[in-house]
Amino acid sequence: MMRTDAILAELQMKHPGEKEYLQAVKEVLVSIEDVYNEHPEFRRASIIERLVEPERIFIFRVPWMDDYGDIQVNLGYRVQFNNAIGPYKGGIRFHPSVNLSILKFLGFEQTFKNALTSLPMGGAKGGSDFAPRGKSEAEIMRFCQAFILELWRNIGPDTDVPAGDIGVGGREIGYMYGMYKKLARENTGTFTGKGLEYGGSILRPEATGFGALYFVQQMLGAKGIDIEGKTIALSGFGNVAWGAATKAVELGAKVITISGPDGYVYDPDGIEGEKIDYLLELRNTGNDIVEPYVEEFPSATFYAERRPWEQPADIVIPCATQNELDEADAAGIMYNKTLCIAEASNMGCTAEAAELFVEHKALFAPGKAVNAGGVATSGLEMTQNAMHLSWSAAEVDARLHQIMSNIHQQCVEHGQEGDYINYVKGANIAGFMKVARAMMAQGIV
Ligand code: 2IT
Repeated sequence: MMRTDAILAELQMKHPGEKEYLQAVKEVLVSIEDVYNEHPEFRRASIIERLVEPERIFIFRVPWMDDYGDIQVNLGYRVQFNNAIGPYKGGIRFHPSVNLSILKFLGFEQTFKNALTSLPMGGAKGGSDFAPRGKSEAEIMRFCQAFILELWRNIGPDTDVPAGDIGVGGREIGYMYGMYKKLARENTGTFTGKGLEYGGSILRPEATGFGALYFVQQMLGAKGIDIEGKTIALSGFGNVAWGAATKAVELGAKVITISGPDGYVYDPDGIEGEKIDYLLELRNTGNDIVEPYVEEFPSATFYAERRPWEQPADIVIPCATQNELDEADAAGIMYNKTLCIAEASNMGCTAEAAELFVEHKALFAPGKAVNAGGVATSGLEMTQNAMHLSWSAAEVDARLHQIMSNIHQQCVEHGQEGDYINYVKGANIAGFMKVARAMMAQGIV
């Protein structure tokens, strides 16, 4: 039998205070308990005890000079979580909240997410407590270069392939890749999310949001519901929210909210067309606030320090960060008879919120399934780099669509409980079984 409680208690002792990591591990262990117990060979090989610990972690000092000539020091990390099914793969996050717990939770989630994509990628995550807000272009470049000056020896096209995450977009990838190339003296595409001119894949910036909407379409489709004409509450205003809004409008839905650390914007006329383009402008200011939206588009209202979940919507898609939707939000969402809740952020819902949704048999899916289109398209970028060619948008989009349908299918297969689809369980079991089988085949390593 799997000793879920004992394993969690041991982890808590070993890693006290790592609350996001422990939260992510608990969710997976509870989901997979039954299938694990059907495989005594997993127990004999201590699959769980091995799977919950990262294979290795690099932590390093990142010194850099700011525009005043002062020396700043940040912490850099790379958590190489699991490479049973392929080279380590996962994003880099630059945000003042970054710590080991957050990167371990993200690396753990990434391992199962990447398994779900059906592409050969292991799980990793990295980043720094560096705060991009208010930094100049030159400071961003110097920081990215300093970060890579230390990390470059530990990554490579067949060992570990980083990408973007919160605070890391095309600009930062460009600076990191530039420095990496100079040090490694090779040009084989060790990063994904690169610019189109130097090996990037078309549609990678849109992919997480597009994939999330394809997944939502599948969830609704399984219930015989059409997305056309539905209202959508999104959080965030970064890359994921932008891609999700773009695809939502294309599919005939109406996006009514976006949000930032300062509060949220409600636009009853719908966020579409030039308003979506404006999100990019808002991001480029580097101030990390959404309030200026209402000066630009007076049909909208700004609510300071509140969350978009209080606005009734047919579909709710958290696109910002972990634990951004809590139990009280979830209760309100259920009260509003929301049709579908899909996490596009990693672990966007607190454990209590997610449990409430599943308990009430709400149509709810976790980040590792919903947002897997981002890393899947990163996998397609790696493929194109290895083949030294680039595919058309139509080709990448068709593959992304296919991958998201396949993930939905895996969730249905492993998560069906009577007439309810438990997507949390389905995604966790499908991802786990693939990683566990790969680990079994490769012996005790
Ligand atoms: O959370 C994620 O899946 C990402 N930040 C993207 C990772 C990737 O390697 O494209």
